[in-house]
Amino acid sequence: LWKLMDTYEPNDPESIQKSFARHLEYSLACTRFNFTMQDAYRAAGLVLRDRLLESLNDTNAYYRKMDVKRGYYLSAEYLIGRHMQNAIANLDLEQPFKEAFQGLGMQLEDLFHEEADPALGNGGLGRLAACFLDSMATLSLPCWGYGIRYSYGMFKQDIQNGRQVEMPDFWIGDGCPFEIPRPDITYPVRLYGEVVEGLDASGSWSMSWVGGEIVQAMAYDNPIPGFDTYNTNNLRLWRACASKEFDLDQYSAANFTDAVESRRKAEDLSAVLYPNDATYEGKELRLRQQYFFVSASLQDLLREFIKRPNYKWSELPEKVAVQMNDTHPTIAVAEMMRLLVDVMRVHWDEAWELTTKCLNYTNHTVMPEALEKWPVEMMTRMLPRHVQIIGELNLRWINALVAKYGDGPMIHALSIFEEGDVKKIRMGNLAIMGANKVNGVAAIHTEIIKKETFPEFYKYCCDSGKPDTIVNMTNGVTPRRWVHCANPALSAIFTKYLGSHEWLTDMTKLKDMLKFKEDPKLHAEWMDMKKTAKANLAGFVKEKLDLDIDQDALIDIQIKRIHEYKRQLLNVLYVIHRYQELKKKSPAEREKVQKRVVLIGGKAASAYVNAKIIIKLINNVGKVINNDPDTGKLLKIAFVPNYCVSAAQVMIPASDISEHISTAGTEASGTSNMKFVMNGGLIIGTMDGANIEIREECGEDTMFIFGCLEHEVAGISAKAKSGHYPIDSRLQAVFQAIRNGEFSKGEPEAHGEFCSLIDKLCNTHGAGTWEGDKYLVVYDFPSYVDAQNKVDATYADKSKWCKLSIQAASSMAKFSTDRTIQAPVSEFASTLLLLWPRVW
Ligand code: DL6
Repeated sequence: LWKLMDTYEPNDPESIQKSFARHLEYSLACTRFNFTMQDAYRAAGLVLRDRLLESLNDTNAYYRKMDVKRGYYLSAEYLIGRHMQNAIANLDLEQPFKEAFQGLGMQLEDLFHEEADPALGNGGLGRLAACFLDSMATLSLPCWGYGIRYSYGMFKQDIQNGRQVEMPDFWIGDGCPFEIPRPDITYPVRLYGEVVEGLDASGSWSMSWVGGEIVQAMAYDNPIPGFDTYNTNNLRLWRACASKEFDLDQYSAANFTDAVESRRKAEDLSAVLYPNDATYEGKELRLRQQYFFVSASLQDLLREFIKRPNYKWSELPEKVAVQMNDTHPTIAVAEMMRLLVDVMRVHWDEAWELTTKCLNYTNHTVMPEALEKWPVEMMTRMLPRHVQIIGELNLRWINALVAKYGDGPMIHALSIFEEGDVKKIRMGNLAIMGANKVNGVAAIHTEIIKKETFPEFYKYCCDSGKPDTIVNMTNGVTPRRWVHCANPALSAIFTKYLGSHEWLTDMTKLKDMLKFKEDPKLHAEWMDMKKTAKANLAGFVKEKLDLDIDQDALIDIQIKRIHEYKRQLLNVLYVIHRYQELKKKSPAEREKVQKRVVLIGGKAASAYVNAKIIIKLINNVGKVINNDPDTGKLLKIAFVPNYCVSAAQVMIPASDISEHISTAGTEASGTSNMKFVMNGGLIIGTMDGANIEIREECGEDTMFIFGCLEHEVAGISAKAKSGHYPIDSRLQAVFQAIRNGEFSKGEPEAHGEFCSLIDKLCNTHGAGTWEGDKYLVVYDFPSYVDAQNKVDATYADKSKWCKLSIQAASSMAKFSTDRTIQAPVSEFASTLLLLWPRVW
């Protein structure tokens, strides 16, 4: 067969064209004379997929041959973004693809635009998972991702009359040419049913989980190519399918439609992504989704382990490491035990040792409301055997703790079960008990985990001589997507000044750019690069909003999920203040003020009322300010709808300043802060999340810091509760304008909403409903205004700004996901495949 295979030069434009024509005609059933751009995109995708499949297959064969230790990332979310541009870049096919398609009268960029943006995640946590996949492949590490192939990804956000409207995102509607359906790889996943005790076939006493319903998990593979390596890893996503046969009893009872209906129900399991990030809802379908993908993934990776000749269970931790991305996949602790004890017949104690050596857990948020807890009643119905296992694990855990600390608060805090009207299972506690390592995602966040999220667990670790069970792994982003693909002009500058593109796999090389930071030639090229990015942004904003923006203005961007703790409200209140200041000035004085365009984008969870009101407020403020002839040219604010990965790739390179202004101690890390700085943007921000480390790396002068510090928050909040602090007079003027209805003319409903939002900040809601200035918007406002003034003053000196921009972008080595990934996996064999073309 090998001899019969077509041989072709993978990077020869003519073979790309031939392969394209073949796919158009034979895979897509189009004619070569009549096809749409969407057809062309899909055919081009299939050309790439051929190449990806070759390296994926070779890589897997090589991993097996080398019997490597494998890493598995279990994540309910992957915000992968478009594949095509990234795959072409990573496979080093930019030039030949460009030539091939130009030869056919097409621009590659037009093909890129045809791709749906796969949004199988909510925000930071899912995007981080996608960056990790890129780094793991680039570092040639044998690591796969496992997740869910949702048919409907993150909703599409439409803005109607200034309000968010959620629209379904059926991203696979036209088919995704990059995925490989694998009907040959399916696993049964049982739900509900009961546990029966008794002798099994071999005569041993055992627990059997029987009855209930079985859903089949079918694999869809998504090749993840590394950059500058032949290695291609895999993101295996599971789709829920009904069992292969119809229920014959139902069929013979002429109950055909019921049989069809129950099949459809099974398939619904992987239909939609829950669009919540910092909160969770105890919905049964969500637990079903979590168990479904965890069970299929663990079955799959254990099958791979036992395929090895003469495998021994004791070798499992040498061959398998599993990372649980937040609490979403932490049912893995109980499922691993079930598979080992009930299915593989491993003794309980050994199974527990193996489980706790293989599993690791990452925490992504300090918001306690995001730590999932499931009602025991619900879990007992759905996963009866797991509740038994968790009960047994908890009993042993509590006994050990009581022996150490006596019965008391330590036990209550660390038990997996939470007592109360509704007894619950705490997935966070299950995770820390079952994990080898627990990590936070930025230095400050890891300290908060130790002090506030899991203080009793940290005490237990310290008392047991293992304080380093909780470790810090500061997040990162991949420079391949976030610089090279998003900002080709900047990538070209780095490569030109550094003499090679090595910086793309070793960001420490960027430090060498620092010696050019005063070089006028570089300044000119750098400013040109920003100009190009701003022109792209202007085109994008015109297309999405029909708004013209001044490309000479300072571009100020805040893009992230809309949340009160992220404080988009503080941003818009400041914009109102800026507007009021402009209005006070004479036309001549106004001309001296720095022009600004403020862009805000992000989705609000559909049930998050205040976040949705903030979106409405931003839009209404924009309507007034942008249309005011006195100020329209000097200040603009717009809400960019449907923020997603592909929008970020256009917006980030264009920013001069970006806003990372969460209340200190609330943002675990943030990763868009890293993307902006890598692209030469400066930050206005608080001492929170990764801002702190970015400032350490880039220099204090590159960041405009304001606001209270994390250790001050508790004291300030207490002060707010017992009265309040004085409200800055400038902010009072802003509140007054809102109360006067300046931004809600003819919209009584919106007026009421805006007033209630600010009344709350002023603590005028009355006793018993205190929420008050929970995120310290009022408290931090004056220092925010000061920091914004500093931004304007610094920007006035273009050469100084440019120098700071170069300095910051060149100091970002620490924030490549390559560094995050490399640290904990030094024990993994790097399995670099250097040969090209195919080696097998
Ligand atoms: O760790 C990735 C990312 C952090 O950078 C953000 O600071 C954090 O908000 C985010 N968390 C989530 C949702 N968390 N939960 N659960 O996306 O993680």
